[in-house]
Amino acid sequence: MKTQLQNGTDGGPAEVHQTAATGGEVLTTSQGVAIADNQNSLKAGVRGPTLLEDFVLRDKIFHFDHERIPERVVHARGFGAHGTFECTRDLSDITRAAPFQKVGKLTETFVRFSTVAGNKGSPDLARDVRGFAVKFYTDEGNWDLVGNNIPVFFIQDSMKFPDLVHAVKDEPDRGFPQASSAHDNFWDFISLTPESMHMIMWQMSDRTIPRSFRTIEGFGVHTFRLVNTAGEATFVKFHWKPRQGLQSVLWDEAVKINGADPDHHRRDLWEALTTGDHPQWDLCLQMFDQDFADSFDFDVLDPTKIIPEELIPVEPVGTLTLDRAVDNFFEFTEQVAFCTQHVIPGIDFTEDPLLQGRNFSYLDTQLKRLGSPNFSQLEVNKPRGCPMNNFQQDGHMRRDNRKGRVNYEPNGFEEGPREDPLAGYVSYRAPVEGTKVRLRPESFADHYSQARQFYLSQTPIEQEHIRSALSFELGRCELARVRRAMVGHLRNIDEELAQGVAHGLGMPELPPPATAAQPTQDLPPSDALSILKNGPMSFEGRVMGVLIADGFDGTLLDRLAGAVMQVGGKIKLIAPRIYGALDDRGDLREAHFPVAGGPSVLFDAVAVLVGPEGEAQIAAMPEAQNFLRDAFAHGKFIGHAMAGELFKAAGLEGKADDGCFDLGLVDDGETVDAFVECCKLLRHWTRAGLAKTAP
Ligand code: HDD
Repeated sequence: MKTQLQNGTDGGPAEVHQTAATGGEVLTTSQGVAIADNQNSLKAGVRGPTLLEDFVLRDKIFHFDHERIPERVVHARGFGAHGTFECTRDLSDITRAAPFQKVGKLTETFVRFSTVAGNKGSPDLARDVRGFAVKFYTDEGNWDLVGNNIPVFFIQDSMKFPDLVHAVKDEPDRGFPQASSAHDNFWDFISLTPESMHMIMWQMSDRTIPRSFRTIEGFGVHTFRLVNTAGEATFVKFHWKPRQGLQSVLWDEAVKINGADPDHHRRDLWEALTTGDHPQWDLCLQMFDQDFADSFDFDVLDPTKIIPEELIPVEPVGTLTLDRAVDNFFEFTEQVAFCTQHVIPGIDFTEDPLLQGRNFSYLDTQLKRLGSPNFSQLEVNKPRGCPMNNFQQDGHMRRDNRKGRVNYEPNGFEEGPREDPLAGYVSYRAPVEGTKVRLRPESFADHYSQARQFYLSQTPIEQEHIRSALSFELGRCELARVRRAMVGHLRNIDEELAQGVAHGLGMPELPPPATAAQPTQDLPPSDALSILKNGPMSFEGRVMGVLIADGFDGTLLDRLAGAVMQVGGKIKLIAPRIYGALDDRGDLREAHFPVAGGPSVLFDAVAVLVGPEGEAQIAAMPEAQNFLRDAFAHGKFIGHAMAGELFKAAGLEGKADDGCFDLGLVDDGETVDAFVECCKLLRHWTRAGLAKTAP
């Protein structure tokens, strides 16, 4: 019997066999031969050796043996999603780039978030930079904006990239650490690389332990050029601002999340996409001309520097909405090939030496990973808004060679595509001259001033987190000379920072400051650099974990769930066992997690609703005690009802502060509303000892 249709060899539909036995689809070999037995290999006798002629087994195992492709040399662990970019500002006077020609113009996109250092199977909450790579399928070709969640980079010249990556990844003799910069080789390299100090401040901040991919910013990092139809250029820096607000976890949470749910970030995005909670980012541009570039304190070609938002405003020009999970991880997330040199008319490069090197590098990586120059024919990589039309042919796995006899240009047959000076990509006519040298410009020499500016722009809590992170990372560094060298660099950034870290490391005395090519300047702080000053002030898209125990007040739970939903949040139920717990009416409420598998670090706020029947049971469970103790220590807002025994067992008796709400006291719903309102602040930072929970 034959019914269903799939793609045939000619691209058209082919029929799929239906099995006479079950009426379902028939399993076939890769040659389309129906398989009669998918459980047993072909043997000489039931206990006999397997026969070489078993082409069904060979076909199956052969393909399985070749399932893996090389993982990315950096950014191996990632998660992708489909989305749409909507233009909100007509930029046609500044650039001819297709996505910006008309307000309301929609452009399909594919986005891949990633960590940098860890291998494919590493945990999501490693302290690490996050990649934020966006492919725009525009009407004039694919444009890849391959950025990070930090606006600067470790190095100024791509010549140093392989060394940086070797230093941060696992050490070659032992193959560890995985996904951690807290080791000798990384800090040895960094201590010898003063240009990395600005990035180090960002890397040691909470930016590298985000709450979710949904709560990170993205940056193009380099200065690019926008070019209009008249061939005039404007310098530009690209920023993605999350509508969800910035949010990070504490280090202690990151450590525990990695154990409890190493896939926390991908699960979070998957859930958001599949439940209609679509995250959004505004694309914002800093645009400036040559006069500003000439007057700026730093070189706009130096990728270790930002342009403070106070100097050049960050102007929104469009919104990215991620609205669809991939159908298949490998096909999209693994095979997507981003390249910085994938630009479209209207977007051009600058001479930033890091960008220039990147433009050379990414094609190599894609060829190595995907194994064929035809990777642009894969669904996720091929242009969607316009045809790919040229005389390229053949190569591994080529699918669509041009028909007919003509495969070159010019040709007298008047067949095939031709160049188009008007529609085609024209490079900005940047004047270039100079002698061939291997030199770094003087204008790239100040490595400390913006590092200091970043540190001083943080709130005291964030500054303490930076000091703690440095003490932790350098504390894992066994080489005393490296620890001393690093503190020497920190002295050029901020004396109090250096002292704090030296104290954290137990250094008897401060080492001398590192030699600096240029003295540190005092630059004005910038609020845009702090996470806490740019939080969401909303519980939208956040999750409250509600721990329930038998006999709890079911009406209260419903009221709480309603209030959380009202502000756009979600509730997850945690019970002593995954089965659930009985409310005061005897109704079973099924749990999303058993308490052993749903620690409070997975949630933005918590509530503990207990009833007389479950009181003793829950108070005796170490996991439940940890749930509450951690939530308290991590500054979470806590709603509770009849949870006195658990508070006592967790060592929190008498410690409830104004971040804890007794929801069982009054039955009017006001306390529930006040609790949920407070949760918008995400953390009760004034809770005693809170900042100490970081390393
Ligand atoms: Fe890179 C991947 C971002 C410097 C060479 N890079 C890669 C990805 C991101 C970035 C987000 C993952 C893309 C994806 O999800 O598939 N890289 C950056 C940023 C940099 C940077 C923001 C500095 C501003 N990278 C950089 C340099 C070089 C590379 C200087 C080499 C000269 N990057 C690569 C690569 C990767 C890559 C080896 C590995 C996997 C891939 O390209 O597709 O070619």
